[in-house]
This record gives sequence, C-alpha cells and structure tokens, in this order.
Amino acid sequence: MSLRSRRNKTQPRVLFRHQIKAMAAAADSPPTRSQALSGMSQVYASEPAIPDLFTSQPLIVDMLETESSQLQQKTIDECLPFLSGEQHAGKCNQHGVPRLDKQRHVKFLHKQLGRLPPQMAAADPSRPWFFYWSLAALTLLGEDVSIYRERLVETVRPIQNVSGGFGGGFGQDSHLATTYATVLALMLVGGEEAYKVVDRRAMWEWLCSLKQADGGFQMVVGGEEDVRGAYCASVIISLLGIPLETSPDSAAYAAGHKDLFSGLGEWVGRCQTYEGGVAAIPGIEAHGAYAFCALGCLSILDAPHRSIPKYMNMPQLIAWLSSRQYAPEGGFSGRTNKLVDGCYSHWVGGCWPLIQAALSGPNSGKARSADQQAADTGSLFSRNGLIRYILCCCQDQTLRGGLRDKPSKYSDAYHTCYVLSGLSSAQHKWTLRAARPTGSAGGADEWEAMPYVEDEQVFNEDDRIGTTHPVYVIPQHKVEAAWEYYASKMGF
Ligand code: FPP
Ligand code: K
Repeated sequence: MSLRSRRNKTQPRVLFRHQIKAMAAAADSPPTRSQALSGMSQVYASEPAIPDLFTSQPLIVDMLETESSQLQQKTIDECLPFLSGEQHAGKCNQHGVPRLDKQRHVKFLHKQLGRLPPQMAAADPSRPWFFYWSLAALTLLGEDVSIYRERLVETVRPIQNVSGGFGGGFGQDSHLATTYATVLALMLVGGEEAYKVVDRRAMWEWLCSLKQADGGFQMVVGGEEDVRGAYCASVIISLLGIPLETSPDSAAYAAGHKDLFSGLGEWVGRCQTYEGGVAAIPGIEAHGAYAFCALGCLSILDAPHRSIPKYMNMPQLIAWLSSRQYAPEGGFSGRTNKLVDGCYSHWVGGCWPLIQAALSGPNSGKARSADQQAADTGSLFSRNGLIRYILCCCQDQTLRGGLRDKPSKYSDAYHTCYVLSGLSSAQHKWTLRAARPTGSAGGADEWEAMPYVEDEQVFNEDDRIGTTHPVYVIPQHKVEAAWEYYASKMGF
C-alpha cells in the first residue's frame, strides 16, 4: 500500500484576527506586525488549546484518488476553519469551542412547528416527523412542549386510520415510520388527552398484519420489510403496552409466530454484515442509521447485555462503529468511505450507550469484575471529538438557527433533533441500573443518566443539555409516564 504524509510539521501556526485584536485590547495601542510577532509567547498563552488531531490534515492518506477521496478531502478542508476557531470570530472558549446557541435553535424549532410554507408541500407525508423532531429537540433544550398538546392532538386525530396506525396526513395509508413519529410526539407532549388518542386495539391488529413469517415487520401492509420496521414496531408495542399475542387469523400466527416479538431478534441478527455494521435488510450495505435501529430493537426484546451479544458479533460491531468516527472532523459517518454528517451523532453516537450496557451489564453498585470495571469507566469513542464537531461545525451561525449535517448544508428539523440527541449522549453516561427479570420481553430495564465528566471538558457547563432515553429517544420520565398510563389499561 502506498501511503504519504500530508502533514507539514514545520508549518507555522496561524494568528487569527481575534487574537491580534485581543492583544491590541491588552496594549494601549494596536500592535504592529513586528510587535505581534515579538509577542508570540503571549499569543500562544491565549491561543485556544485545540489538540493537533482536530486542526491537522490526517497523517495517513491513501494514494488512490477517487470521487470518494476527493469529497472526503473537500469535507476536511471545509471543516478545518470551523474546528480551529477561525470561523467563530473570537467567540470560542479556551478550548476553541463556541457556545451552543440555544436561543436561536429554540426559535428555529418553534418555527418548524408552524404551518409548512407552500414550497414544502412535498414534505406533507412527513409532518408527523416534524412534530417528533421539533418536540424532541425542544425538550432536549429544556423547553416545556406541553403547550403543543392540544394542537398536536387535533392534528394527529384525523390521520389515524380505523384499521390501525397513523398515515403521514389525512387519507394516507398507515406507515410504521409515521406511526412511530406520531406516537413519540404524543408521548412528548404527554397527558391523558394525548395518550388516549391512540386506538390500541386497531394498532394491535395492524401490527399483527405487518408481522412477517420470517419474524420481521413490513413498514406498510404489502410494502418493504426492514430493520426500521423492527425498531419502530418494538418501540410502539412496548411504549403503548400492546398485547404481544398475535391474532390467530394473521399470517404470522400461521407461520408459528404466536407473539409479535417471536423471531424478531434472529431477523435483526441476519442484518449484520461482513463489515460488522448493520444493513436495512440482510445482504446489503451496513449503515449507521440501521445499527441504531437494530440495537434499539434488541434492547427492547430483552436487556441489552443479554440480547445484543446473543444476536450480534460484538467485536465486529464495535470495530465498525469505531471506524465511523473521523479525524480531524470528530464527527461520525454513516458508512465506509462516506462523509461525516451531524445526524450520525445520534444514529452512531446513540449506539454507544447500548453497547456500553451490553458490555457492562446491570450495575447496581455491587462488586464488579475487572472486565466490567473497565467497561464501566472507559469511553468507547472520543466524546470531545464529537462535541467539537457538533458545536464547531453543526450550528447554523445566521439568525436562522438550527443544527446541520456539515458547514456547507442548511439546518433542518431532522438534523437539529439528531445532532442534539448525539450531543446529549456525548455529555452523559448511561448505566443500566437493573435489568428486567430474564425472559420478560418488552419489560422495562432501569436506566440512569449521569453527567459525563471529562478531565478536560471542552464545552461550557451551561451548554450541557437534557437527557433522552437511550432506547426510546424521548426523556426517561416521559417513557415512564406512558408506561404508567397504559399499564392501567389491561389488554385494550
Ligand atoms: C443514506 O443516505 C441513509 C440511509 C441509507 C439511512 C436512512 C435511514 C434513517 C435516517 C433512519 C431511519 C430510522 C427510523 C427510526 C425510521 P445518504 O446516502 O444520503 O447518506 P450517507 O452518504 O451518509 O450514507
Ligand atoms: K448524508
């Protein structure tokens, strides 16, 4: 293999305008260029401490140039000025990291919940997604979203079909993705009025018709079956306390699946690829979004330390997930030879707490083995790298606000939600406090979040955002409130 080094170690550090300005402010008169240079030690002292890893070209570059390698180089060049602070006009902390612009992001999100502008009519079938993305992101930023309860309830009631599930809009067929988004949005606003919108019996019948003979779920009756279906169905079933027995007149029942979770873990396991990642369906390319869906689904079927190692090759999965984090960018890519994107802060970043729990098992504070202790304390990815990418590269810097894929892209509700979810999981440590009893599918494990404290914390403490359940991606207390409400329903 021919490799070349791209890094020029003798290259001088660049003085940014804000550093020269800071020096000028310190002195009575603006410094001349020679004064600026003779004051080098002073400048170095005030220069933000950014590890070279995040400010330099990669040390090793493959000589084979392809469209992919050119795009990768373009992305590095696009991110470096943001990672070095150059693009933040002196508004960085001592680590070269800017603040989280909460106010603007909150404003952006409220706007997303308004009426869609006419040019967005094509996005109509994804309206429930906009509700989920915006409400989840607002919640992470500490906003009370119950003010949206009445409007949400009125808006989603007509998109529920009598045959079960929710479409994207009035008169549209029920789809697992829009149903998942609608259910989560309802749980986010919370309250009995929201909980009772869902027709759970019809939902159960519809889910039974989506369940396939091979164990998986179709997204829509007669439509595609993939790992999104496995995750969305398990979330809906377990959050709403849908009875697990399959309907005796369903094809799944005839195929021997007497319950909705039967054969699902095996089906998800078949989606792990030779690379170690997880694909949408068996036999195609691994992608980060599906890795999260797979691990989330498995963590619902049973406690993660039992179900994830049961269906997944852990070393290969961990190797693949680790390869998703890039330097200097610090963010995650979704697949091999592709680019970092802020949304993978969640799809890939959100896999880590589940992997960590799978490795550590429940930690109730009792004596731990050496392996367990190592898994308890270590971090499986560079949290600071991800936090740098998010705060430096993913924030829209105009009045628009919102978070984005990368600096050359516009912010949107999808990225705002998943970038913030990723930020939250990088800032916290989740522990499985107590696992459900063995063999109780859909049962609740006890999770606990603690602020993750690094030796060197690169973000301002004020910018630590809220937490979100590692499996359901809504706050833990909203998950528990839903469980409590539906537990009182018994059957339907
Ligand atoms: C590729 O896009 C993206 C995918 C193949 C996955 C999309 C799926 C999700 C975002 C998640 C679905 C989850 C649920 C719960 C419904 P791309 O080729 O534009 O991006 P890439 O270059 O980063 O792969
Ligand atoms: K992408």
